[in-house]
Amino acid sequence: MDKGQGPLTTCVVTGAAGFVGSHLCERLLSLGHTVVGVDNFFSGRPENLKTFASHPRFFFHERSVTETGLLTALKDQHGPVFAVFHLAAIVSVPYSLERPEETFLVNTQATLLLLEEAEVLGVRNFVFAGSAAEYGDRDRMPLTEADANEETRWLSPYGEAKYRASVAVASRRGSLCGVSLRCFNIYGPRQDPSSPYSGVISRFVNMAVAQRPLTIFGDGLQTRDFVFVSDVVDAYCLAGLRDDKDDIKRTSGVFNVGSGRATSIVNLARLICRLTHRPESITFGPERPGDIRHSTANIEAITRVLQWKPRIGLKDGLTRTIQWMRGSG
Ligand code: UD2
Repeated sequence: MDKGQGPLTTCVVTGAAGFVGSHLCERLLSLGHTVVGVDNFFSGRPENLKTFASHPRFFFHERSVTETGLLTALKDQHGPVFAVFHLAAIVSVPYSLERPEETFLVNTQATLLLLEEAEVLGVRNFVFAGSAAEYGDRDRMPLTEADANEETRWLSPYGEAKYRASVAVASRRGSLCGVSLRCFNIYGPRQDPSSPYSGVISRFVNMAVAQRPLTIFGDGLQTRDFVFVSDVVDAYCLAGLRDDKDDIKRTSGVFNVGSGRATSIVNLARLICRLTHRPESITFGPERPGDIRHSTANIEAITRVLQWKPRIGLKDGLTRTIQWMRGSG
């Protein structure tokens, strides 16, 4: 798979100091592109920028995506922008339940404004961080892109706000190619394990490395679709770096990004214990309120249109995450 297609460009990455955003910046720099990173450190962390902060082709702006004229200001300073990778968002589901208005303002409204600005400025590709939360709670798996629609009952303002923005990005007509990547459960190095709402893999790996028991919420038979962060970065690059003008209509759209496989939480816990060479030390607590039961992506569309497929299997991805956690702990 060629992830460096097209010319060397200037790319804007919002949410550059986040878990996925920082990996994306690193990859774009390694491919030779110039990267203008934006983050207001609401949930992003300065240490995520550490490995590339002083790179000669990396420029950082501590700003919010809700600022009017943000892209225009960046273009004035850094020249024409080829692609905008818009990952900055309120990422916490519980926070979105407490502050729905702010969530719509940041996750939907700011996206619409950035999108309009990008189009006016002649940006070629706009890639948005969608979410599996856009599907609400569905019975039938795997989920195909059309399963999120106006009939969906979202479980949080986060899910609805992401859905509204995804639809706007994907239905853009004109010279701008808009792609929303509906990512399932992303995991890997740099994912913060510190809150009860952190991704289950970062929490389990953190606990296992610290030789503490892993706590499963509920019976552990709920399933998720785990996708390694470098595979997600592959998808961003395939969507954002293409330069085939005839391809805009074909490529614009919403695409699931997952492994296409269901893993139960109890099997995940056992695998992590095995990979960290410790006896199974697993406890069961009450089910987490609002949890969905199952979530698996159908990845046929992204495989067909963007020629993307996941390359890192769960065992390999977990091993890399464990190595990172050991090194940073
Ligand atoms: C993911 C997203 C969330 C939202 C949601 C929409 C992450 C980190 N979270 O939540 O932002 O988009 O999807 O559907 O990607 N669990 C345990 N023990 C723990 C932690 C979690 O058993 O210590 C369980 C948890 O109850 C759930 C499963 O593991 O059943 C996955 O939890 P999660 O928070 O990693 O992800 P999810 O899919 O609930």
